[in-house]
Amino acid sequence: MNKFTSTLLLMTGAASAVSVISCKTNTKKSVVNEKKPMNIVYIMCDDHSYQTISAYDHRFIETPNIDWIANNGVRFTNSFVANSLSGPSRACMLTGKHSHANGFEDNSDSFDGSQQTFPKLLQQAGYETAMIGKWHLVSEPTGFNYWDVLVGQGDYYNPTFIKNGEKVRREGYATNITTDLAINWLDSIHDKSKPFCMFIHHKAPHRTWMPDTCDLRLYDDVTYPMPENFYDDYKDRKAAQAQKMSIIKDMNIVYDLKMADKENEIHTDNSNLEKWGRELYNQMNSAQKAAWDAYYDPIIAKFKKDKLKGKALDEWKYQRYMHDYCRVIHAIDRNVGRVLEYLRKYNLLENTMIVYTSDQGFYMGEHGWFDKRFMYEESFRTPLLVYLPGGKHGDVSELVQNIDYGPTILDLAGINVPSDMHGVSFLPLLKGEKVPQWRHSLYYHYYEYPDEHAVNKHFGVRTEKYSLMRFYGDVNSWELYDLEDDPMNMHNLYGKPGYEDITKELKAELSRLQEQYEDPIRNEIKN
Ligand code: SGN
Ligand code: CA
Repeated sequence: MNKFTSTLLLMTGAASAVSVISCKTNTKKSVVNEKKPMNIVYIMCDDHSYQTISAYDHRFIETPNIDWIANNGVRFTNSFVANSLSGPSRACMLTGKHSHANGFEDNSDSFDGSQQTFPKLLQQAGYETAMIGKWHLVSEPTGFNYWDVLVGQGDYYNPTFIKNGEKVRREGYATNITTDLAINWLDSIHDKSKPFCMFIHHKAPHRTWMPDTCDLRLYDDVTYPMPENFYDDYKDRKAAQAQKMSIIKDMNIVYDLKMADKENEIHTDNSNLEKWGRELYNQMNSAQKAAWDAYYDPIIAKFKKDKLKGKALDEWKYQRYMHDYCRVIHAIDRNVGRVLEYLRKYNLLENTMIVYTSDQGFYMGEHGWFDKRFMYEESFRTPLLVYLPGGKHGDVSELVQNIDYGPTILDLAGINVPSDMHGVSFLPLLKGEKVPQWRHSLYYHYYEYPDEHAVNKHFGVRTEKYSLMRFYGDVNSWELYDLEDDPMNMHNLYGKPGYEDITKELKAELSRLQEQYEDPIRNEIKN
């Protein structure tokens, strides 16, 4: 394959042109081309920030293919997760339940695959179901006719998958391979009378943000704007003071920023990360290594010569991070274009709902951070774009959460939503209907501590205007934010004069939600 060409084609309009930018494409002829009940193509990336989708934000990158979904469907402007971490988020999505109820609270858990999930209910109702790409729930996937998932987090280059129980190492770049598998599966569906639900779960853009070789030089001339709170001092926010996800302090130059010099002279204070960084490189084949070296070696040489210090070094790290992250996003966008093109080509845009989302939001240097986990806006939020044939075009501002995806898709398929699911169907919002009784608050609970970035456990409630968070464990503290005045969560108002009434109201709402969802934490910590 030619991995060194990258041609940008523009896309516009609903059913006409869908862009394909090609390093390598593998689209074959289809057998899935008959009118059916509604199909679902659910595309979820790992750690894709809404800040790097141009349907949400133009500061960093243009993503025309992902934007197509927003331009021809709905852009959710208040979309959130229930627990901002991969495994937990996926378990919430599959079950429609908060973490304490589905049993997967942090990434060290193993998913109980015998429990009810919405793919199982779809399958029982006659859907062909497929799970392709990152799974990250440890136990084997259940409820899928076909599953072909990455081992653990998965690798960017030449990754190993587990295909219906068998390990297969595949040569190439994960985002392309995952898309190839998705397209091949669509081609392979023989029972044309059945609708399908396909989950395309990209590993990208998870750490360590390794671009495809054909994208290495992209955006070389771009200088990314640093967020205004990059040098946050975390005043009045004890949990933020304790975290270890700082670009300045915790991002590893060799591992994260690719400064693995051949002379082995660059060393940091984390030899494990350095070793892993070198292993990632060693997993590449010779053509991949050659392309990698041709790009990174001169950058490494300059980095060694420049001996940057202080703010110059901080800013260099930020730019390096953002360049790689955006290149990885570009490959996702190109591959979303391939899927859209396939659906258009075989007239599947007429009867396929397309969802684009991430397992959580991500920090693009806000508060000086990478990673996620906090109930602060950038990581509590997640992008959500949905194309529904015949549905609404435009923004939906109601508060939605990833526990709602299952109920929505079941509703679309005409299947009763089980009463034990915590989420609710937002299908009426997709159809442009008004829902007067829609929720006005969301519940959040994060558990993984102290691994890996030292973010203390916390739960909280968010309304349209406020968020109230309760950190517990090593850091025991409350935080309150007025999101209209302070959308970046810089000023903790908890305990400040004038906020007594709203604090009381929010605590009552928090208790109500904990009662409604039966979170056992309510018996241990009183609000
Ligand atoms: C890995 C990463 C962490 C990341 C977790 C969870 N370290 O452990 O930086 O927070 O995944 O991410 S790495 O050195 O292995 O890249 S999650 O999205 O999968 O939950
Ligand atoms: Ca993730």
